[in-house]
Amino acid sequence: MQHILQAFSLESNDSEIQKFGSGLINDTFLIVAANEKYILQKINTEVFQNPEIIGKNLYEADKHLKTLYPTYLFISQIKTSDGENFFVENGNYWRLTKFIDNSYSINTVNEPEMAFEAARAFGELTVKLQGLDLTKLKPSIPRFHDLSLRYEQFKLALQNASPALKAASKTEIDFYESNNGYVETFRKIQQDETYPNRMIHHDTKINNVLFDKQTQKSLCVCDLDTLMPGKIISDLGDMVRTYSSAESEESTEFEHVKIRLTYIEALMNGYLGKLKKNLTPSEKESLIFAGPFMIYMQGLRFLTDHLNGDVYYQISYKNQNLNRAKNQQALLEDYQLNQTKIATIIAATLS
Ligand code: ADP
Ligand code: GN1
Ligand code: MG
Repeated sequence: MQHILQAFSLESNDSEIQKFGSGLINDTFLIVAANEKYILQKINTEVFQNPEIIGKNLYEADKHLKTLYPTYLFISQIKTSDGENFFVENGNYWRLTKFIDNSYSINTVNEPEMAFEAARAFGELTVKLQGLDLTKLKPSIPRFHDLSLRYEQFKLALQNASPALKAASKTEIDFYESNNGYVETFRKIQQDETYPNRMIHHDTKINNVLFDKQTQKSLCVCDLDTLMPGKIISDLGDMVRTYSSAESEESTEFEHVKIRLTYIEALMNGYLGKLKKNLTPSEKESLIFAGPFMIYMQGLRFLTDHLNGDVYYQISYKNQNLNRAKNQQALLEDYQLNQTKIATIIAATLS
């Protein structure tokens, strides 16, 4: 990898390189150089088929933020010595950013305060990016959070999967098919002209927030590859999905996968505390749908990948994607049981 570091003008001889983090898509490395730490990533080009779009979107966001909020911490891409956003070699795209000092990330939320902090950070990002001309941006993954597309992909995977694979996941297939009313609710939001697009992170799970080692406050958000126009139900929903669950999405202790209302309250306070003044009536009405929208879509995506033979998400054991789909099913079932209480929490947060 020495020549990759050199392409970014880093002294490569005395740099240590370690695999880092627990993301499911890109390959991430920590580079410890003489005076500074960096994060080097190989972009997954199966998922991001045009990485230059990521570079352009981040450039526009960075420019907007630096002009209006010069002290706001936003992770910029470091250019190569040729002035490019990526070092490209054999079709591989490498990207370098500074490692944010004094930071750490977590995979499960064990204190409501952390849920508040993370949600506040994502709300702040969307608020600060208001005013950015969205027509300058393109989707880094087209139709990324389009539930209609995700449902079509699930149906296609069902058609192509072997009878044995389908038989072994019948309970989950039945669950995701019988809950497809969420697809219709999503379509209505998609067609609602009063429902705005905003700059949304699109991957607000907890390990995409960097916390301060000393204060435990959120320092900034990372994993900005899907920062692009979208609907707030994406970001709020993924927070409900990953901060309110008592177990991570990897857990197979399905009976412990439960919604924790105190965490829902904390994340709603964090996110809506930043955004509620800006929300349209249609957005406010959709807040209760955010959690089930994202839990359902994520479960569907895991199940689809299982049926497709694990081609998208990194796995470390057989049936991991099926287990992830089961985990999301358990969470969605518990959300459904708690829906009335959650609606009360949302109403109180908005008031
Ligand atoms: P993936 O797309 O594979 O999830 P991420 O961009 O989220 O990759 O990076 C993986 C992990 O690396 C993050 O969860 C975070 O812990 C850490 N990380 C990423 N960027 C930085 C950074 N600039 N400074 C410190 N830690 C970082
Ligand atoms: C992926 O890159 P990572 O691990 O933060 C995925 C998200 C899913 C998440 C589930 C580009 O995120 O959409 O919510 O896994 N990212 C992409 O853990 O598909
Ligand atoms: Mg990540």
